[in-house]
Amino acid sequence: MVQFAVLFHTQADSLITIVIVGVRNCYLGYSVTKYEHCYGRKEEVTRMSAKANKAPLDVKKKIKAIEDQFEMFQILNEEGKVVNEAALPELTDEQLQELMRRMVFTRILDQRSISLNRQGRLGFYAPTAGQEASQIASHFALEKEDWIAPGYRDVPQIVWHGVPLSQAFLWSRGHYMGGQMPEGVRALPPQIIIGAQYVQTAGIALGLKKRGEKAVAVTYTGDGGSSQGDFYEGINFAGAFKAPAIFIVQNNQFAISTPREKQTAAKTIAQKGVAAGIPSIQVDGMDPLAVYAAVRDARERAVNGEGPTLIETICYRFGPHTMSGDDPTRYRSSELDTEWERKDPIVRFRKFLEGKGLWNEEMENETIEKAKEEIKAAIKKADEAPKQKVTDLISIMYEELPYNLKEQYELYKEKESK
Ligand SMILES: Cc1ncc(C[n+]2csc(CCOP(=O)(O)OP(=O)(O)O)c2C)c(N)n1
Ligand SMILES: [Mg+2]
Repeated sequence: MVQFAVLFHTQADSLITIVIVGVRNCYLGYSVTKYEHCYGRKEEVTRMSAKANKAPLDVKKKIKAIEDQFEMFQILNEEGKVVNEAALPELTDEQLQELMRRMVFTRILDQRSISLNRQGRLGFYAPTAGQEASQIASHFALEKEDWIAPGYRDVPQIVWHGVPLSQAFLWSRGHYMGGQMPEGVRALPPQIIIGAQYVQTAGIALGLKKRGEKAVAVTYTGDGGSSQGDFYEGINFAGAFKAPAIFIVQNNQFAISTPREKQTAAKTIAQKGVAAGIPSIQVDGMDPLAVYAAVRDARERAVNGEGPTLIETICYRFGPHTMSGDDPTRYRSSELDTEWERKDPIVRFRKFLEGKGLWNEEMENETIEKAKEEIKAAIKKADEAPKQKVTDLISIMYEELPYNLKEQYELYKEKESK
C-alpha cells in the first residue's frame, strides 16, 4: 500500500492535510482535511474524491445490511418469563408493584372513558388498551423535571406526570381549562396535529440544554406520525444540536385504517433515526420492563450530554382508533387481534409479578376499585367546571387582543350578558 501525506499552511490560520491512497501503484483516491482556526472555532472539512471500494454497486444489499441491524429488544416474553437477564432494570419490589398498579389503573381509565364517551359525557377520546407498556412504563422511567409533549392518545402519561384527571376530562370535552397545564407540571396539552410535537420537543430539549438543566424532553407519536415532515425535522434538529430528547414512536401497526407497511417502505421505524444520526432502537412495546429499560438508558445518556434517542415500541391498540366511529373489523382480522391479545402487557407483567410473589387477585381488585372511585370523582369535578364561554376562549389566547378579535370579543360579551 502506498500512502503519503502532504502538510502545508495555506494561510496563517489554517492547515491542510492531503492523503493519497493507493494499492500496488493503483491510485484509489485522495482525502483533503482542512483544519480552520477562525474566530476561535476549529472546523474540520474532509472530502474523499473516490471510493476505495471497487466492488460492484449493490444498493439493495447495503440497505438490507442496515435494516438487519434492527432487532426487537425484549426482556419479558409473552409468558412473563425473563429472556434477557443481563438487561433487567434495577427496580425495587415496590417500584415493580407501582408500575403494575399504574398499568391496571390506566386500563380501567380506558374502559371508563369509552363508556363515558358513549354516554355523551366525554368528547374526543383515543383508546389506549394494549399500549400500557409503551405509555406507562416509558413514563415510569422519567423524572418530575422532564417535559412531556404527548400525542392525542397519550393522556395517561400526562395524568401520571401530574395533570389532574378532571382536567384531562375537560381537555377531552374541548374545554379551554383542559389545555391549561397546572403550574409546575411540565407537560404540553396533547397534540392533535400528527407529528407537530416532535418539532416542539426538539425546541424544549435545546432549551433545557442551554439552561444547563439535568432533564429531558420526551415525546410520543405513532407509526403514521413517523411519515410526517415534522417527525424528520424534529429528530434532525435534536440530533444536530445534541439536544436531550427522547422520541418515542408507538408503532401500533395502523394509522387509523392504514397498515404500517402501506405508509412507509422502511422495514423498521427505528432505522429512520439513523438518518438523523441518533441512536435508535426497536423495543417490544408490550413488555413493560424492556420499554422501561430502553427509556431509562436514553434518559441517562441525554442528561449526560450524549444527545437524543429514538425508540420504536412495537405494540397494538386493542380498541378502535378513536370513539368517533371507525370500525376496526373493517381493516383488521380477528386472527390478528387474537395474536396481539396474547401479548397483552398487563397479562404478561401480572404473570411475572405473580411468579415473584409480588402480585395477587386481591391487589388487582383493590387497584380496580380505587381507579373506579378516582375516575368517578374526577368526572364529577369536571362537570362542576364553569360552562365555557366564547369570550373565555378568545381572552386566553392573547395577552393583547388583535383588533379583529377585540371586535368579536365585544360582540360575544354583549350576547353572553343577556
Ligand atoms: C397533520 C395531520 N394529518 C392528518 C391527521 C388526521 N389523523 C388523525 S390520527 C391519524 C393517524 C395517525 O396514526 P399514528 O401516527 O399511527 O397514531 P395512532 O393513532 O395509531 O396512535 C391521522 C392521519 C391529523 N390529525 N394531522
Ligand atoms: Mg398507529
